[in-house]
Amino acid sequence: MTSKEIKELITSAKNVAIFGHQNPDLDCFGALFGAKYLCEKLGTKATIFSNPTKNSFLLNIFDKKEIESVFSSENFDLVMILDCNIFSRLEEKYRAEVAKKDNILVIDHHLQVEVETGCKFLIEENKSSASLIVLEILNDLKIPLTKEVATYIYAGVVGDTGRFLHTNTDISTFEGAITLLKSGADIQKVYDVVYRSKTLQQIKIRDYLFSIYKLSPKNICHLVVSKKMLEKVGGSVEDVKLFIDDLNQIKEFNVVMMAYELESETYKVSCRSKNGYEVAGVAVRHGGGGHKMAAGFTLKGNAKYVGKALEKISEEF
Ligand SMILES: [Mn+2]
Repeated sequence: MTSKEIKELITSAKNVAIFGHQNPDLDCFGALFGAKYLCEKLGTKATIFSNPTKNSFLLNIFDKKEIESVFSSENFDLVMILDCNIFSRLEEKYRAEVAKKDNILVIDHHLQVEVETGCKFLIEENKSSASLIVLEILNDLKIPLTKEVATYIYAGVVGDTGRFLHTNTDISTFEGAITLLKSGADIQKVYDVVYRSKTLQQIKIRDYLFSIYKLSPKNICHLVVSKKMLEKVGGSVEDVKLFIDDLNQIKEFNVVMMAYELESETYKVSCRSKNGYEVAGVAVRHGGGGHKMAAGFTLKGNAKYVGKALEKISEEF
């Protein structure tokens, strides 16, 4: 879809419901808040639906008051899904209600493994973040940004590029960053929240993670963090997720696969790679998806089973 077609779709709707993926991250929220701004600037009411954890660091950047939790589909005539292109990655409580709708616009940058029927798509797999895609739509439509929304989108760009570090960083990323700076994005606020806010307790969790990883002969690193173990060290899943890139900074590790228990005996496995290794293929083979060098999938079973499974999966690289 072109920016003009997206504009037409939004302006012909009365009330838009906006969703991202489960366990939202910076890019997800950047894209959701950017999309809400886009709708409102086009004169259409829009509501973001999500359930970030209560103490999530995301809420130190993004305004909690703009996020709703309870969604009833009959009030909305357009659904937008961002940073996600498949219903199974939506937060579980929204999946059935969203699937009922017949006017759905998907804006995303993940590999499209399966195509949801009946949706309209803008998928740009080469874009470093979904937030950047939203920014480019706003730019195409010549909609000026407020400082606030520029900061939100900047946070999304920083999140998915790891502060312009990951291989997805390209010319369009920096061009987007320039536009955002010109619009008054508060970049130090983003950096303070994302990179200068780790607590001593979180550093203890990092030390713990560095004490439990296993390494396969091919230098594939994997670790399994159960809820029980997390309780013991006094941390949350969100704390654990902060450190996957720290593990991936270690030269010898070609791949890092970090499994953490989201629900009882359901583990999300986040994968990162470098040194010429890619993780998207393995993630897709195991029912997940993502990007070439940052992807994920889900495993069901207890910690011991998940550890064994990851040992086996390590041989696939
Ligand atoms: Mn993203």
